[in-house]
Amino acid sequence: MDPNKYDHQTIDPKWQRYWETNKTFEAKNKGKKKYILDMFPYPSGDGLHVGHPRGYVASDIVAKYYQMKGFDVMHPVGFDAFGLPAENAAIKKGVHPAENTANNVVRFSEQLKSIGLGYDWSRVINTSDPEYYKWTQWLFLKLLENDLAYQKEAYVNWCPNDKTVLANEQVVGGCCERCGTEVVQQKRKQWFFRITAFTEDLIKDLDLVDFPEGTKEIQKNWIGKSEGADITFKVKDSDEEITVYTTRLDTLFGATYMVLAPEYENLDKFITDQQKATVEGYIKEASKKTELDRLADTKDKTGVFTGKYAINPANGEEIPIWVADYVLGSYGYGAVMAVPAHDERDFEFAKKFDLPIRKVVSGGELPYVGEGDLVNSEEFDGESSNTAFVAITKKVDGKITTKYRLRDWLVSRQRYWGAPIPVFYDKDDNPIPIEEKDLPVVLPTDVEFRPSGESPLETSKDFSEIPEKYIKKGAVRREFDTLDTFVCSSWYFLRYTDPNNDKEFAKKDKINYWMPIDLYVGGAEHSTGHLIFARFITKALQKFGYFEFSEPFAKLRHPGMVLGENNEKMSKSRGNVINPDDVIAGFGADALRMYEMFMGPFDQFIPWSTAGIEGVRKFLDRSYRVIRDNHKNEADEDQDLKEKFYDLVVKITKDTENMDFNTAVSAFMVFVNAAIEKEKVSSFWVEDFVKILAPYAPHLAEELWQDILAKKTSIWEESWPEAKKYKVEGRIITVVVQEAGKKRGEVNVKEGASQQDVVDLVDDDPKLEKLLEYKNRIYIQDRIINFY
Ligand code: ANZ
Repeated sequence: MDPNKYDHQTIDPKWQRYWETNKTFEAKNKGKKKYILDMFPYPSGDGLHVGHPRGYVASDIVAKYYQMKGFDVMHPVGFDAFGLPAENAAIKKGVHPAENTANNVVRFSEQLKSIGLGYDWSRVINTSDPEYYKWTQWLFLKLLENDLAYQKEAYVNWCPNDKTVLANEQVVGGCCERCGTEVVQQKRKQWFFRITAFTEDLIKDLDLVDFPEGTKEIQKNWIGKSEGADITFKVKDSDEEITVYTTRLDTLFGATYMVLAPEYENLDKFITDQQKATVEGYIKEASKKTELDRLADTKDKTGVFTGKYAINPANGEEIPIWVADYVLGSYGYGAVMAVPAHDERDFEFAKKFDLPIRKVVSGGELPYVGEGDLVNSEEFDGESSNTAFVAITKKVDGKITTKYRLRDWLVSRQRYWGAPIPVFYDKDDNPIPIEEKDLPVVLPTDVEFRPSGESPLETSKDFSEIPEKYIKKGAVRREFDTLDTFVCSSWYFLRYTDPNNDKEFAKKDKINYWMPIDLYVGGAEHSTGHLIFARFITKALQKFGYFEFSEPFAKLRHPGMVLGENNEKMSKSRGNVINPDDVIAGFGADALRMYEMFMGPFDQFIPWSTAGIEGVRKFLDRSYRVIRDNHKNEADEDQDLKEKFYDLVVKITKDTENMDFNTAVSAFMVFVNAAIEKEKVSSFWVEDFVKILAPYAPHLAEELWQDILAKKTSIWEESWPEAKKYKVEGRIITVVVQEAGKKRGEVNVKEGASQQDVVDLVDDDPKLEKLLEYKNRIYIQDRIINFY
């Protein structure tokens, strides 16, 4: 072994075993708490990727920091083990999903431990474990009992390859998120969770949490609140009416045609006999497209005329009724008044089908979507769109309303590898909930889990049988669908607070002690899925009285992705994947940890660099050598190094709290270089340096602490050092001198100098003295003086 290097291959596993045996990172359930959480991994067969540790190391550093600050820290981990990918992988390899998942969990656990992540392994959970999904099923029953779970016939996204229903967020660009097959629309009876009961709270309570602003915006857009009006059009020569929702009633005089969605209820009544065949043919074609395809603005608009006309209530004009798939059945009333002069989609459509385009708002070029003064609008001419909106609504007897884009959450899946939905049905298809004391409904193993279009659980002999008790209640068949895995992950963070409880999903006092989560770290791609579902379930359980808080995540941060060295997304097909096992074998866990923090600002996407990790490793070796070779030197009293060390402690403390890890790592490097350059290295800083290094490089820190500095206890029993004991009195610092916010120069003063001291120095400086003509001054001690 090279004496200039520390031996990570021995040191890393040695201390990992030591921490595990000593339960170093287990939470205590008493004191001042911090709950620090990563989004739990889904244990894929590929194992960890270097992207995973970016978030995990960050939360680990924060957790370890707070532990040294004297907090009772809970930093748990578990596995999001149910779901399509596990099932697909199992199908591909021909092994049972349970076995495949169990193997992956073992491998993931080893990998997580090899990074030195201080998880509390006594709390580990696995969503495919009956002890866990018993409570997922219980959650379903609670929602059902409170009318937040219900069944409905609905068009659903259907993946013909995976043979399953997909949630909207699992459809990407019209294709199945997992396998890329084009998704089609199908009508089925499905279970839904009524997330829309909490729409306003989901928007409003974003004010209570510390999330990245962009994530709050994404959630608000996803919920899609809009203010508009409902108005009703009569249909010519008929008793029928059509109600539309519009956000631009001010443009009513410009409505030159109407459009119904292909799914519009009782569409037949709005079609003439002559047009029947054409319209039916069109509807059939439209049913092959997904909502997303239909929404895509770039696609060519399609549609057909129904043969009928509606009457514009503002001016009595007859306007043709069309059917077109750019109008969605699921939003508003599935019908629009089309105003081609002021709506982009209507404009495109009108041009294509040669429908009249009438300008009613003055402004720019058509389609003009902005506001302005009305024209061609009879008595409203000259009024501004804003005020005319209210007046026109009144005139046509419209109703001002609010609508949301958020839809209820479709949770049934015709798949095997998930939590069975705990209900039977009677002969009239009414659900009979399974009683809480009969949970869990265990997932059977005698199942043909390869996709066939039917729920795989139907192939189980055991599962199909109905117990006597439920036959007496009238049960004639079982529910064979399983729950969307996002249900499993919508409440897992509550289970960590009391993971072995077999009486309740978690005890109230434990939930109230640990929740809400002080820091939640995970990918921004979950903004409209998991993060909204978890917020909804928390609100539902709060409403049922299980706890008092309304938001699960007090603070949320997203790690940026680690890209390949070629600046592209890491993927097997691009051949640019870096395996963390290789990095750890070559450079050690601490180099991996520190490098991932050093790459760049935590939330940015950064390419991997082998040269970069080599640099970090050199820094760790340098730290090791300088401490090994000098810790017995005289302690005092190098003023320059003392000032630098004071700055270092201040900076690492601040940067760790703010998650500015990259600048923290570079501060460590700058300090170690400064120490090494000294002819004679003093040792006063050594112990506290090891302490502040510990969250970042725990293995090396424990080695230095116990083996080099020969301490009898673990570094993790130490407290975070106070910077102030290194404060050098009367040291000279630089104050920036500004004129009306612009930098004009600098003066060097003793730290803590008064405003007058600084002004005197400015006065002495021929280049700056003229600033004294300004009467107003703002002085921020030790930093800036501004004259204006
Ligand atoms: C007339 C109009 C004129 C509209 C105009 C817009 C501009 P947001 O703001 O997202 O809520 N709309 C209503 N229901 C629809 C459906 N089922 N499918 C597709 N589009 C639908 O959007 C509200 C607007 O979306 C409504 O206002 C309606 O078009 C359209 F110059 O009505 B508007």
